[in-house]
Amino acid sequence: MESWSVLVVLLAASGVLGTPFINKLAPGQEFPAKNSVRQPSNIEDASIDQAQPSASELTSTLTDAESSIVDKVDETPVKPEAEPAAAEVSIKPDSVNPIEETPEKSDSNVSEACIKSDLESLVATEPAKTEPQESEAAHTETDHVDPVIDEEPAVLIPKIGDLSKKEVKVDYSGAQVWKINTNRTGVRAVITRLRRRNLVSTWGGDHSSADILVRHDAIENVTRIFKRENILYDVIIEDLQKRIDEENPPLSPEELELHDRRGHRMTWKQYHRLEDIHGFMEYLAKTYPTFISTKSIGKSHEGRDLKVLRISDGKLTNKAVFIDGGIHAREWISPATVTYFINQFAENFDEESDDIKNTDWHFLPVVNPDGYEYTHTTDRLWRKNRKPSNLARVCSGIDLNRNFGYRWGGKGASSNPCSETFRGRNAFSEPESKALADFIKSSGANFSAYLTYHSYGQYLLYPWGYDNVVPPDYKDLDEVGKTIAKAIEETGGSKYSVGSSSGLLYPASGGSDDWAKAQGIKYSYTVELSDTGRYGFILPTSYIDPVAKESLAGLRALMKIIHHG
Ligand code: 0X9
Ligand code: ZN
Repeated sequence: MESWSVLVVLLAASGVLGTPFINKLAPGQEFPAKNSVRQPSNIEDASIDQAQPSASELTSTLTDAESSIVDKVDETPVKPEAEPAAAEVSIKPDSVNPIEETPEKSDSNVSEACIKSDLESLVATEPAKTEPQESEAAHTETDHVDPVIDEEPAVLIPKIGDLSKKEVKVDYSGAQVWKINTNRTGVRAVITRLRRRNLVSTWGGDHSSADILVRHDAIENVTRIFKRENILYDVIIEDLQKRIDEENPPLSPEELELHDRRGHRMTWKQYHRLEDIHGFMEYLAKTYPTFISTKSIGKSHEGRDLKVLRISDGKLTNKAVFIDGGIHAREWISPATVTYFINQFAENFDEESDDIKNTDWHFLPVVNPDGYEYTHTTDRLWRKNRKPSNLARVCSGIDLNRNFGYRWGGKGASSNPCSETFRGRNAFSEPESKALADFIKSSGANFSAYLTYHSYGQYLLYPWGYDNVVPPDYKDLDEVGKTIAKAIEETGGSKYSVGSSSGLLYPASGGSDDWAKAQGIKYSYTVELSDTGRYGFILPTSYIDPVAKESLAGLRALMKIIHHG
């Protein structure tokens, strides 16, 4: 063997080459060895997966690659108690994610021909209203082929939330949110088809239901299809735009002035613009310079600061915690909650418990500032960042929670720039995810916890998200998660479900929580805040205080464990 290749082999074997090699592994195959255990169907019965992937795991690569053009919805609900034996669970996409991954022909319980003709008639009666959609075939050539997308023509109607910069605010008048009962076979496949034709988009759901947004001009058709197929649903939101208009009423000029005089504008009675959030952080740093500082850890694609606030009295024995929010632009309750934590600790530091004072806190309340601003100015339901795709610029944005560099590009992360879960061209292709990761790696702090706040659903999720496996210490994560959930419920009454994100929701690779866990941060959780679907992303401002308050109780419970075991 040439000496350079010996070197490469040695480096690879010692893990020095890290991520690029990890990402070449078949999904389900773990690196470093013993980093995962299989997803238990009964958490008590889980057995540690001793390093070697099974033969079936090693042969799963092709299937996963083929099925990787998926949306968040696509990966929805794994019914934990219905899971087959562990080895099968981690390799059978069909059984894992019926919405996206079931082949078209398996929709045996629904009359596909009828659906198709209904949809076609709808499309035919709709004149093209925008520039043509980006060619879906174009991206599949550079990535990999998705047979379903290839055989389906692009629908020439504007995609919900996909407008070019010059266009006006997206109007959701008449659009509705429905909760669909997905227990019956074939229902998820119908939703997938409607979504691919851009008539509906997915908000959330669990193993037995899916929340979908139905375009106003598709309501009649989708109703007819659901009726014919006996698909049960409830209309949760009758007129989405009305809800959006009512969601965040402006403060009166008097109130505004009052807040200005105090030195910052944050109220937790409103969802605030980025300027107010950053102004608040700067105000705290100026007011409490002995223990609070801010730092821009980088810039977003559009040049906005990625601002971290640190609270620390500088003791060398302190624990370290990293908390972020706003990875997904439309989840407004997340930055509101994270800034609430900051406010509590900053304004009451001396009176705080030792668990809080003996911690070096790092808060990044808005990981995705461009997306966040875009939800205020243009499209309330935008999820991704705002980087334009390289192609026709019709579809923009990368899902930052599919762009982190641990197991990047696996299940539940799309290669389609038009998808809500577009993973980007490479791991850490986005300035926002890269800055966050670089900061954690280079800060020198030994983080005990990484908490990332999202919405909605009321879940406490621990790794792994990339596939149906859990880390070796998952029992600790589960137990601590349940303690946090208990504290939340005792404080505000909200019930949180605890579990691994792949097991409780759906496999989705490239998440920040997985990456943080892979860095060795023990307590890595994604917290999906309230509610469970009544308002979804459009949570009225009256919920900010109670949601943030009970979440703070959960955080305190975690800190107690971190400091005292
Ligand atoms: O899908 C996501 O990114 C998160 N849910 S959300 O509704 N806020 O979009 C869940 C992420 C869970 N973690 C991983 N899959 N790694
Ligand atoms: Zn989210």
